[in-house]
Amino acid sequence: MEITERIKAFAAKFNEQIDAYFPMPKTLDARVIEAMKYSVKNGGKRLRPFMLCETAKMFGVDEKISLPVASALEMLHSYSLIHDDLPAMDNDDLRRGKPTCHKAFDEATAILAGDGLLTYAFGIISSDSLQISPQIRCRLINMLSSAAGSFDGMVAGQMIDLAVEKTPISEIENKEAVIERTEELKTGRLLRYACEAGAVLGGASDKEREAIVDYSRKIGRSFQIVDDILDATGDEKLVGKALQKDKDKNKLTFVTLYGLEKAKQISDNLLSEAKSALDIFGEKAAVLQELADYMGKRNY
Ligand code: GRG
Repeated sequence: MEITERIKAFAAKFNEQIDAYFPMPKTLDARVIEAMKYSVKNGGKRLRPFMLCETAKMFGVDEKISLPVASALEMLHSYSLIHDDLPAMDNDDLRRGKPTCHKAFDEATAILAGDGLLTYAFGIISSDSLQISPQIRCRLINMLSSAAGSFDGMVAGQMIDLAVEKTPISEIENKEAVIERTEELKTGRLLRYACEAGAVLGGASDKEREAIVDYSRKIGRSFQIVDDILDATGDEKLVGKALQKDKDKNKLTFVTLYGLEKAKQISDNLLSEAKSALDIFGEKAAVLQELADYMGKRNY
């Protein structure tokens, strides 16, 4: 199966099981659950869950086991998008072509929906109903806290991003290192978690896990560069949100620093290195390697 078809088939399966996570209360608190469900079901590509399940599959782990962890990761990803879209952050009205959570509901509900999804992610992974040992669950929870958090995690990346936005570019020293660090934390940490969690579920050896982390870090950096390229050249209808924001906001990215051609070259090199990092797995890594190609070509 072609990688795009494979991702679509996975997303369809993923979407079918997600409703079960949102039983709707009949009380006044239903609004926050509705907002959470609206945001998670709002048509994402499901790339992080796909990566998690595919990495686990390389080690023979059944999707029945990996899917709940993948669902938790997508909940956390959705929280980050809800909060990123808020007026105090990126102030976006559209996400995936539909009104952002605070537009469809209201700002206070969107903040709570984000909080609810972040908290729920940890609740799902720690649940006794998972067919995963308590030790592994605890490890997965700890890893997710690091990946999403403020000490070298996604929150730290978002903070750097906001701080950089407020600084005139000419005053930023070592621009390339700042961009790389932002990419790695803001975007890369959750993609890395997807792969690392799959490796932990599969009982990977240290060497295997290192290779997977190497792959995911390169994918993460390239993912952000492609996002920046899409911001400059993408089709708003396909991407589903307002574009050309980086230029207007004077954002520091490889696209604004070096131009489109060099940014694309950096991204392509990272993707090719990411693919090579998985060579130790032979044929078993074919899907993740194809995913790297897809990442470079995606138009939304
Ligand atoms: C608010 C703590 C906090 C963090 C926000 C997610 C994020 C960090 C910022 C969003 C800015 C952004 C667009 C980053 C680019 C990478 C990214 C996360 C893109 C969206 O991910 P996709 O393309 O989205 O996988 P879908 O809609 O397919 O789920």
